[in-house]
Amino acid sequence: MRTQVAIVGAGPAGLTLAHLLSRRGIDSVILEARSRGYVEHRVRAGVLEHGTADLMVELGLGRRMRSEGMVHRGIELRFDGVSHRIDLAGLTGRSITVYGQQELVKDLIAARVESGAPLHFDVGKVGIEGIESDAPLVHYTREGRRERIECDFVAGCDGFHGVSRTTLAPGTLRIYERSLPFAWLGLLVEAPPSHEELVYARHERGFALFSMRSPQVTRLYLQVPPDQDPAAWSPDQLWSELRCRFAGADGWEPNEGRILERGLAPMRSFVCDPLRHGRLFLAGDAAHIVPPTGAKGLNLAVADVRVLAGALEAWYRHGDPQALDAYSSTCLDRIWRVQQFSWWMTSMLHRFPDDDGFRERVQWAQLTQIASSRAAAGVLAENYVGLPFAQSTATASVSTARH
Ligand code: FAS
Ligand code: PHB
Repeated sequence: MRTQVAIVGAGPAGLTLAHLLSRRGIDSVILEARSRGYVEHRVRAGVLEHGTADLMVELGLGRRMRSEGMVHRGIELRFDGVSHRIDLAGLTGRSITVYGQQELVKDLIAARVESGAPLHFDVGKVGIEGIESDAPLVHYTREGRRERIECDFVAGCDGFHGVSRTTLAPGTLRIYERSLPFAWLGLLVEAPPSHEELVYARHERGFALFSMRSPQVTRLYLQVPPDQDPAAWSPDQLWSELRCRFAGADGWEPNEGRILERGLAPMRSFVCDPLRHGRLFLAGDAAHIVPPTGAKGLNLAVADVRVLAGALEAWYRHGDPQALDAYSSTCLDRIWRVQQFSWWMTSMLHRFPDDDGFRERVQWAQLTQIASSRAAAGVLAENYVGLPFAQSTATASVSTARH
């Protein structure tokens, strides 16, 4: 088979890239290792930045997001039993949309299938070769047959455990990583959300997050030790721990209900540099992981492929390789700013096992400053709703030299 861009992975990065490319008249083939059912039911992120939601609407993919998603104009930080609202819209004029990642993936897949453009699920043994040539090849197994795609470019959108990054010879990548001494136990609960906005709680027993998926479904997260077995907690233990961490003078607490799904999300930061190797371009979790405290994983994946689609258009339309050559440094600017924000939110809101009280008091001071200073709240809000896409003059002079 021949195509212009072979895309490995049908997550938010791969699917959004395919739509951005087809909008520009650029062909692609998407290869996905799992089944459609599995990909469409995998519970992950739930917060879309302002720019990500706008992009889905621009692509004509926002109908269900607009009707079923929930636009939030603020979030709350809760510490010492008191909630402090961060007025996202008042501070930035922008908002977030709470819409489950699997719902977004369903919409992206449905539109792709409807377009008739190739999207192959259940492929196996994906292999990538010739990325240093101008005609790379992607091999894979489908329905028991070995097949291959000849293409101009390969987009590695296959997540942290995918094959794309491992295609690269050791030493060609600079890896930056930090793992955190805790994880998140995520719960999907059949209960109407008891509050209209997300609540990030810092408590001496650990972090807790109140989020939602719909008027009937609440999403909750608890900070737990990194090697925790999610099944080890009885529902009673979970609810008493959640009530304890959210406890406050206002008596607010999440509604309880049947636990539909529970999972463990490891907490780490990871960046590989560069993101481009010949004709192979890494995007999304294949190139970087952020701790989910800033709700950035999905949004950063979409940000990468926005840059890549624009760069591929410049190449196909004008034969101009500049944006492709700058792909890595352009993305790494945003990646490091988002890493910093996600790390900051994480280190401000979680209990660190080795803390002798010093960090706890610094956390209190940071949270108190955000709760009492419009400027400090503004920094959080600006990052939370999503950094602007067009590279502003402010960053241009700072950035290019760095990566
Ligand atoms: P994805 O991992 O979503 O997609 C990659 C795709 O490639 C997958 O469908 C995979 O099956 C496929 N693939 C892998 N190897 C392949 C191969 N060899 N051949 C073909 N296909 C292959 N972010 C938040 O903001 N909030 C959260 O609560 C949150 N929870 C998360 C929980 C978990 C367990 C994980 C892993 C991530 C979570 N994230 C969360 C981050 C998440 O949203 C990611 O950032 C987002 O899925 C990244 O999208 P992609 O880069 O498209 O990668
Ligand atoms: C979610 O709703 O899944 C969610 C919300 C905010 C986060 C992380 C996850 O920071």
